[in-house]
Amino acid sequence: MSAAVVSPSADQEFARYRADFPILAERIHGKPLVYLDNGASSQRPTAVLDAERRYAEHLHANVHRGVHTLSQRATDAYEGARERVRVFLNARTAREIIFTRGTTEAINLVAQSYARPRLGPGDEILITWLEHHANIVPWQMVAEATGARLVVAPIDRRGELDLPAFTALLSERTRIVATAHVSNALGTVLPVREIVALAHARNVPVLFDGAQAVPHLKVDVRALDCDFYAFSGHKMYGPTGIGVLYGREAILESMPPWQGGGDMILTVSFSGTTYNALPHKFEAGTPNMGGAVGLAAAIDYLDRIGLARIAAFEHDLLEYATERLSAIDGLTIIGTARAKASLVSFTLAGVHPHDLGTILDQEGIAIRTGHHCAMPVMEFFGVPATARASFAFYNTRAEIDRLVEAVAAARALFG
Ligand code: 7TS
Repeated sequence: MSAAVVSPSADQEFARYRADFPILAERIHGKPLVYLDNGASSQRPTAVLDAERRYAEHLHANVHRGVHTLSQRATDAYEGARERVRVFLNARTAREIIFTRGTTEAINLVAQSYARPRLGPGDEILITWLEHHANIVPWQMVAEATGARLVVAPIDRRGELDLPAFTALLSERTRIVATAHVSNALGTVLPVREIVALAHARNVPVLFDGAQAVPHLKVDVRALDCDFYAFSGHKMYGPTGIGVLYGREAILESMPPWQGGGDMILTVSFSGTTYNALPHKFEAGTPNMGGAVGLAAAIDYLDRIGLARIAAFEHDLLEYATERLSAIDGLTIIGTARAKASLVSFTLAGVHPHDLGTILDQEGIAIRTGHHCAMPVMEFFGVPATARASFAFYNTRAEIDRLVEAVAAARALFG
């Protein structure tokens, strides 16, 4: 990793944002909370909570239906949130922004609506070894239904994608490439531009699972030139139950709806139904309007701080945590890619990750332990589970010191 570029005052400056997150003042087992499970779900600032509440108190009714004022307000708020997401991702048009429940639903939408009708025996879906289950299982289901084959590009001991092997696995049989932008189990930032260039050279569309990328890196879907991009609100300081699928308009146009119901139709009769235009074609039923409004508020909040500054600050935190944790006897960091974002996975000799998680919880420190819904990654590194500390810009060096002290104490007691 390169040297940190953040000045010492950045720590103080970023610590100021902690006051925006009421939950960070909680005490757990009598100790101040140290929240290091942001990769699973980050916390929400007052700006997001207020936006959700304001929506509920002043704007809420069902969308796209009523002529009454509240319904129009709700529709404006919901469609305004879509436009906000469009700007955030630099998509060409809001027709390319589909609201979903989250990353999982977004990937399933592409698997069922893009891949399933197109694929057959002999066709291949190319993913990588470091995917979250949300970017494995939907493709396995499509493979099972169509006779297509799931092909998995290998990673190396650092947790980096083996790009030559990936290149060799791309073939005239490949119908879609789907990879993480940032790995949730290892923190690896994947070479997304190279992946797109390689896939597009063979006319293969690319989906990125951006669940772990959007809170930490500036994502521009036009610059990336990807065909699909999926992410969740709750990992980027927004609400749960809301996420986004970005899709290139021409491809989305060519895809059939994947769920039927209200809002996704223009006319329905028993002799036939005509479908609504993008993006509504993919949003059957009443959507999560309050969630979309909250997500838009989270984007506003992130933009006010600036993702470039957040990335630099978190990089500094990551280097600090890596350095301090590495110095603990018996601690092994799993995932040492040269390009990493905002998390450290590790094992501790003699202490099972679950026990470590419980011990740290007693100290008020929240980390995630387990397989992180990435069982193949655990299998690759020959570990049943890891402990994972995942950072947000509201974390501090002092919190990392508390983590390090607690891990070292656990090692001394049980290791
Ligand atoms: N993809 C990645 C890379 C993820 O990290 C996650 C969730 C998902 C997809 C699924 O997102 P969802 O919002 O649809 O559930 N990752 C984690 C995690 O690392 N710990 O808990 C959830």
